[in-house]
Amino acid sequence: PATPDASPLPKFPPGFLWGVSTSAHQIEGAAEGRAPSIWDVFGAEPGRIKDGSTADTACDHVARHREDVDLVHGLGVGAYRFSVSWPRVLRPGGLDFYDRLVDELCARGVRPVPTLFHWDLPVEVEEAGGWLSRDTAARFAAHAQTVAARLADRTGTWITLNEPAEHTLLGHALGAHAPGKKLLFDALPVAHHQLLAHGLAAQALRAAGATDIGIANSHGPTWPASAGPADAAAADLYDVVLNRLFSDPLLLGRYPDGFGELMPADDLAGDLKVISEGTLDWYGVNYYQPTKVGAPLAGGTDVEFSGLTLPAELPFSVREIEGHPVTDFGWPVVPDALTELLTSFRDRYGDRLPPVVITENGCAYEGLDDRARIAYLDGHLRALHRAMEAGADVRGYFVWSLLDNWEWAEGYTKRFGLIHVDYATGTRTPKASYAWLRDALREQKAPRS
Ligand code: GBH
Repeated sequence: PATPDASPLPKFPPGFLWGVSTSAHQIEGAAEGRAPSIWDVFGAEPGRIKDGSTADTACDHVARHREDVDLVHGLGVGAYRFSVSWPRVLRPGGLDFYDRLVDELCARGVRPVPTLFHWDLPVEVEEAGGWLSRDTAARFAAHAQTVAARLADRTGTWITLNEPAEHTLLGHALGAHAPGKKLLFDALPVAHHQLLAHGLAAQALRAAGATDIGIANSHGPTWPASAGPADAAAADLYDVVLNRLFSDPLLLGRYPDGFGELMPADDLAGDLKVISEGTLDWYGVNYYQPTKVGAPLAGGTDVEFSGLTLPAELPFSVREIEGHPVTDFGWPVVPDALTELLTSFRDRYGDRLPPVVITENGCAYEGLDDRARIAYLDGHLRALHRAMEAGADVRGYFVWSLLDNWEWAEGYTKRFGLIHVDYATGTRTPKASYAWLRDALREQKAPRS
């Protein structure tokens, strides 16, 4: 729908955690210094970034973080999810910025929710093998320990990784994101090493006193293109690779059938224990859209889809979903698919599933009078509420994103913010959706009539 439902949003339970999300490389800029990351290298290669831009300035958030924290506070949310740039932490004094940020948040009563890795791997770690190397998991745990030693006195809630599935697929299988590797199924070690990194980092965080650990995984329902067996098998494989390859080891302590054998591990059972045992107090879901998948198309040509080149040799093909509005990214807007996702998660994982938090949900649209974003958020919050009424234990919801920002390979061409950013001047202007969410949250807190 182009306009939100006229009735007020249903009430979410008391204590439900409302938040907004960002990530370091997408907003911070290079002020105060950071070591080179794989995104600096990738972004400098001609043709990689749609508008040829870099994130050297982005939202200039390091310089402007007080103003941004005021905007978070003004929205009335209880939490702010940001990421800690590992390349920044490697510089002397690199944690000073996060120390100030956490103080600013705490001073305004906003819970800091740091993510320890949101795709910006330091070049020196990439050059030592990156996520193809098992050593990177241990290095990441050391990074977690360093950050926790500084922030854990004011930060109880932590997210280890953002979307290891997308970092594996886009960064290492298809080459559309940094580090630009096109390994197809040979990228599977990247998945295992990130999962192992999650487990080892959780141990380091617990040792530092963290009590509330999660991960932010991307998930969406996979819809087979037809009822035929070839399409069903292709959709199932896509669902395994994009969804269950990450949630099954974390929540069930095993890989989907046939995948454990493909992982680089001398002691797979031991690794799976590290990955799954006591590593999650809650499970973060980033949800954007469902995906329709069928068997590879005859003719054997690469397919351009939503900014990606999907090679013909993939054992599945992604199809257009028709009959729904689409965002500026071309992604279909299907709120019911969020209900479907959360319900199917509960069915699949049962008692093994800890409470869920929606750690990202949002959309790309131009303009300050962003009624389409309001309709998107309104529709998804209603869909979330329906899932909760049906028994899904969901404890929080974070909008992606606070600010318009550097959207990876799309550069500055996609605007996901509740707040518009003029990249020439740095000026922030709250959009209609910001006012809508602020008012909706006030309404949530008002006594029930
Ligand atoms: C998130 O990832 C990131 O965490 C965040 O940094 C980013 O800014 C934000 O979303 C917006 O992109 O195969 O074409 O059907 C993106 C999550 C999930 C989006 C899978 C694309 C499949 C697209 N992605 N989805 S397609």
